[in-house]
Order: sequence, then C-alpha cells, then structure tokens
Amino acid sequence: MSNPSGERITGAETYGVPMTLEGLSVLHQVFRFRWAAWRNVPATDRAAIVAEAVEAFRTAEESGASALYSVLGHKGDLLLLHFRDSFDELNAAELKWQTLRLSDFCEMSMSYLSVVELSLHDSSLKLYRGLAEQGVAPFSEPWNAVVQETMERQREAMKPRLYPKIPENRYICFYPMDRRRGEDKNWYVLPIEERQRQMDLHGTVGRRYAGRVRQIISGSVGFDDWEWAVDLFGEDPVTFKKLIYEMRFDEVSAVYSNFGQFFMGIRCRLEQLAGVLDGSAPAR
Ligand code: 76R
Repeated sequence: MSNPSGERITGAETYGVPMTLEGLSVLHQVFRFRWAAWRNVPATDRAAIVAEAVEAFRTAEESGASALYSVLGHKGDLLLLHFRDSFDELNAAELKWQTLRLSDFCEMSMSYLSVVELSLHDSSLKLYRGLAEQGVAPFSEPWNAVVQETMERQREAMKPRLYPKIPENRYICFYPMDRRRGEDKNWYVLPIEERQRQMDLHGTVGRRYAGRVRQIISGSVGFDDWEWAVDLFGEDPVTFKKLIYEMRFDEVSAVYSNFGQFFMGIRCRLEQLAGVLDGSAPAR
C-alpha cells in the first residue's frame, strides 16, 4: 500500500490506537459473609434483615442492573454485580448496600470497577489506512471528523451490546486481565496490523462458543488494577473451561495475556437469598 506521494505505508505510519466504544459502568463486589455472627441472630431478625436487602435491590434485579451470585471457594461468599449508566449511579448502589443491615455481615474481599467496552480493531485499521492513503494526517480536522462520525455510527449500531442487561444465566465466570507489556513481549508496541490480525483470530475462536457463552468485556485502564474485566455467562461451567483453554492456544492469549484471580459464581435470585444464607445452595 502506498500514500499519494508513492511512499509505502508501514504499520508504524498508521495511527495505532484502536477506536473503542464505551457503554455501561460496571462494579463487581465480592463479599465474605460472617457466618458465625449471622448464626447468632434470631431467625425473625434474620428474615427482616434479608427482606430489607431484597426490597432495596428488587427493582435493580428486575431490570437486569444488579445481580447476586453465590461464590465457590475461599475467595468470597457473595458476588454482587452492578451495571449502571454512570460511576455516580454505581456509587449510589454501593452506598445503598452499605446502609443495609445485611452489609454488617458482608466484608468486601474484592471489588472491580470498569466500563463495558467494544474495541474496533478491524474497522479502525481499515479507516486509518484509508485516511493515510488519502494523505489525511492523524488528528487533523478532517481526520477527527471522520473518526468521530464513524464512532457515532458504530455506537448507535452497537447499542444493545454497550448497554446490556446482566444475562440471566445460572453461572458467571469473572476475572481481570492485562495484555503483556514485558521487555520482550509487549502488545502495545506491535503494529496495529498485527494486533488486528491476532484479535481477528481471537474473535474466530470466541464465535465458536456463540449461544453457549455470553461474554461481556469491560475496560478498566485508569479505573482499576488490570486492563480489562472478563465476564462470561452460561449454563454449563465446563464450557467456560473449554473456551478459556482453547483461547490459551491463541497467540493473543498465549503470548500477550496475563490473568488475575478467577471467580466462579452461581446466580442467586434475591428470593433465594434467605435460603442461601441459611446454608442451602441456590435452587434452580
Ligand atoms: O466483540 C466481538 O464479537 C468482536 C470480537 C471480539 C473482540 C474485539 C471478541 C470476541 N473479544 C474482543 C475483545 Mn474477547 N474474550 C476475552 C477472553 O481467557 C482468555 O484467554 C481471554 C479472556 C475471553 C474468554 C473472550 C471471549 N476480548 C476482547 C478483549 C479486548 C482486547 C482489546 O481490545 O485489545 C479482551 C481482553 C478479550 C478477552 N471474545 C470474543 C470472547 C468470545 C466468546 C468472543 C466471541 C463473542 C461473540 O462474537 O459472540
């Protein structure tokens, strides 16, 4: 490929940051439950404490904005997930929870803040290449206008994916991750063409799981300790394992990904909360 003056356009000359679209604000809260203290509460008080929490989050649950999960293993007991329109609303949800008597029994062991993100590797490369071929300099007025217009069009087209309800599936797998920025292997110094190629292959593997796993990627650069949160929703936890395992062989995961802690949860509808806190697993 060459520009109007006949010079070859290389990766290094194509503007390298992919366009991203941002949607809902996301907060994960993992709590350890104080079982011993809870056992000492008389049954009628326990019922009242649970009822207060159920009432406070009923509307959010019904609209797919908050969901509760029973967490497996030592990393926590409950995962409370919130999708909201802004950080302000997330903070309001967080504070509302803290006012509940139930929160006296919930010790936060982990939280994670992010925004739903769609990265447009493919259309970014095409757009930047086209603009470079026409000799339009990055960040010039016409360049900004085209990029802005493209993002707006995509934002409209992607609305359902940017503003999702929390999927109703029984299982959730949540983990934070980074792209590698090592001395030897560094994702961020690869040319955009190469990153696009690897992300294309990543999408190909992912799409094989369409209908079995729903993935919501949220970006957390600048908000939390990792670069992304990955949330997988499905009806069979083994499918998460198969998907993640298959992706490990993918170049972008094999060479350029680092992972944080993994959390597995089982959906606990608010109506099941009393049962879970009395020691029964969430019923189907
Ligand atoms: O959204 C799309 O369908 C376009 C293709 C796509 C993008 C841009 C896509 C598809 N993902 C994208 C971005 Mn993904 N994804 C992960 C993980 O465990 C691992 O090895 C990695 C964790 C999983 C399991 C997964 C699943 N994806 C991203 C990004 C942002 C990176 C960036 O922008 O540079 C990350 C960190 C990431 C990680 N991905 C899919 C899936 C699945 C199942 C799909 C197909 C979804 C579908 O088309 O229905």
